[in-house]
Amino acid sequence: MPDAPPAAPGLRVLAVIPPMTQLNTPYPSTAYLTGFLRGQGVAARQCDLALALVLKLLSRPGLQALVGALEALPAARQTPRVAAFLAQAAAYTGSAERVIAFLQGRDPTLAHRICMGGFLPEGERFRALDAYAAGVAAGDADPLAWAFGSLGTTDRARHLATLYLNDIADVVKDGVDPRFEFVRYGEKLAASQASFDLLAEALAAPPTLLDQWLAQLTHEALAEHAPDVLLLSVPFPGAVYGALRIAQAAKAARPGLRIALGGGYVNTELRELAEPRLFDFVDAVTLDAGERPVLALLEHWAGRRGAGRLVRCFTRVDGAVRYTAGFDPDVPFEDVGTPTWDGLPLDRYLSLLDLLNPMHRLWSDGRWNKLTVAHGCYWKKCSFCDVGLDYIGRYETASAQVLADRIDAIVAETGQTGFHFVDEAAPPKALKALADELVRRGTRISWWGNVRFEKTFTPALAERLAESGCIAITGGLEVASDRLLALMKKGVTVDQVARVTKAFADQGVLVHAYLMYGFPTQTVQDTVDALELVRQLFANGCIHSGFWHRFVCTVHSPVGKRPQDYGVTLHPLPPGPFAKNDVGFTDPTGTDHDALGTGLKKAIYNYMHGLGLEEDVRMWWDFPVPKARVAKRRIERALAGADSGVSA
Ligand code: B12
Repeated sequence: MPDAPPAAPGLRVLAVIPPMTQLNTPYPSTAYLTGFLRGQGVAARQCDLALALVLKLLSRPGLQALVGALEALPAARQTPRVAAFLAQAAAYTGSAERVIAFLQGRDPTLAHRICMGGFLPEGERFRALDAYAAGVAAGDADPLAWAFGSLGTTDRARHLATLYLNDIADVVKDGVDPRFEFVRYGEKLAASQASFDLLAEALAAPPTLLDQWLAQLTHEALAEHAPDVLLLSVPFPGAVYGALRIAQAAKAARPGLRIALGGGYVNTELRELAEPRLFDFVDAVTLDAGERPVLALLEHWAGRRGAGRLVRCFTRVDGAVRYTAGFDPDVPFEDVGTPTWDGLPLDRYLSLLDLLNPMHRLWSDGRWNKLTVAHGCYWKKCSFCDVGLDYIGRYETASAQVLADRIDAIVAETGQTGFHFVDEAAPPKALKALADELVRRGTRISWWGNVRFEKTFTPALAERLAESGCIAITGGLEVASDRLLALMKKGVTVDQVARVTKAFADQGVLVHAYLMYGFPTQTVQDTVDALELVRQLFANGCIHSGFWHRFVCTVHSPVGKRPQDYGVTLHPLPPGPFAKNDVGFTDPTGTDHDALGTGLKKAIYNYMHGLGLEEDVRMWWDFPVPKARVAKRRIERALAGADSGVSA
């Protein structure tokens, strides 16, 4: 929609990332909205108050204030962690700004000092190093070397600095706010909460130190950008409390300010919103892709569009919540424009390094530009997924030229060439066309993202994608069981997954599998067999990393909509006007998935370190489970081309 007249002349917009989302790179929603709005002639800016809050906490004055708050705690709340922190208070306040500069990449030589020991005060989190040491093979006395292989000095220092930050976060939890974490904040107040009561209570409570800082940062942002409209983006439940604290502070400071709320959490959990109290904080709540609803709202607030013509928008009218669906079509994906990171402090994000697995490293380490290859999912059949929702169900593509132009523009703007494609499952055809275009243009980037391990990803395509800069791929293997993959309508078989993952791995691409347990009708035998297949996939070099998620039924998924097709009965949802998402269910199969989960997690952790791959999978459980019924060379045979006869 280029060359349209400005939607809202004179209105200034500020899009905000609230605490908490990610610290290594900006969550992309404000970048998308700001880029789009600027293309429409709107004066749009953005800021990341999640990063700002954490940097405030980790500054010398921030930590001094924390020390003051902890010292003022009654004795009963002086936990051992708080006491240990206070005993080393000077070491923390003296080192934090140095550590932050190091994690921001501004002071790399500090790595040597950190690795030498004695520089960072050490709390409970450092005990994890002893746990690694306990697993050290005979003769290898260095725990980090065991965990990371030949870990370089910089990475080691980053890992130690991450433990140090986590120790500080633990103390904040103990002494200031038990709901605090670096990547989610007050998540439980919002996630699947049918009632707004918990949030309302938390927001009415006297402000904590963090709330006070957030209010101060909000005031500073309002002073700097002088917006007429605030767009608060809540991608996850763990950003809702922070967003509403910002709204509260902003409304108190500027009662005339208009505030809208949107994002992945709203799009998923607030679809049946009927809670008027939310509108004490915000003026409008919009669903799904934000471009069209925001334009409509801005036009409305500029006096150019009536309330009846808002788009996918909840407002409060005479004390009750009203939903206006609107008629205007969505802005096509091809026309949403290029995200812009202008205004975000790209050199201030923190490259953290957790140990768990190599894929976590991509999530938490490094500054990635984010881009969507297509809107929605081309497959949209998986029965555990929210396939009916717009962000999955409305599939739209853009040409490879448009995508490559966006990539070129983003690299020119940010100076950074790493991309995370944030699609639910990037479509193979579009990836191929994009790869061809990137290679043709000689655009040298690195990229990673999520795909479905489907047979279209041939070795030739994997090679082409690697050539275009693909460094890592994630995908759902879910429950490695052909019966359950079919029930899930995943559209892949275990043999296909083996061949596709191997094709990527052979190109040097890091392959991570999302694994699931607890799917309806899953038996103990299914779980043991799935682990045996996962073992073989590791042993044959198909996958390098994996993570087991416990299946959760959501109200928007096919399982949640037609539980009878999956042999389960849903528990009634608690009635309430606020969030709806997870729903409990009874599976007559009766498998104790909690008990099995511990063994699965132990196994994968070891497999990722190349350990235990020759052992019988039953060893990972400390109670008897049946022997795996999978042929010992099943994956090897699949790789050699022999199919087990199952088709997707
Ligand atoms: C990629 C992804 C991830 C990645 C990285 C996130 C990133 N982008 O950097 C990873 C793997 C790390 C991740 C992690 C998690 N994720 Co995730 N993730 C996604 C995914 C697939 C894409 C996100 C994205 O970048 N989209 C592109 C941006 C631009 O879209 P957007 O944020 O939705 O913004 C658009 C609109 O929402 C709207 N909008 C946004 N803000 C605002 C504000 C206003 C005022 C308005 C009007 C409009 C508006 O306009 C934007 C442009 O159209 C989404 C699903 C999806 N397809 O969107 C799930 C999704 C956001 N994730 C989800 C979840 C639950 C999580 C986890 C909590 C999972 C877990 N249990 O650990 C974690 C949270 C991590 C954390 N920090 O707490 C859920 C959230 C739903 C909910 N219940 O709240 C989603 C929706 C998927 C799902 N249905 O389960 N995630």
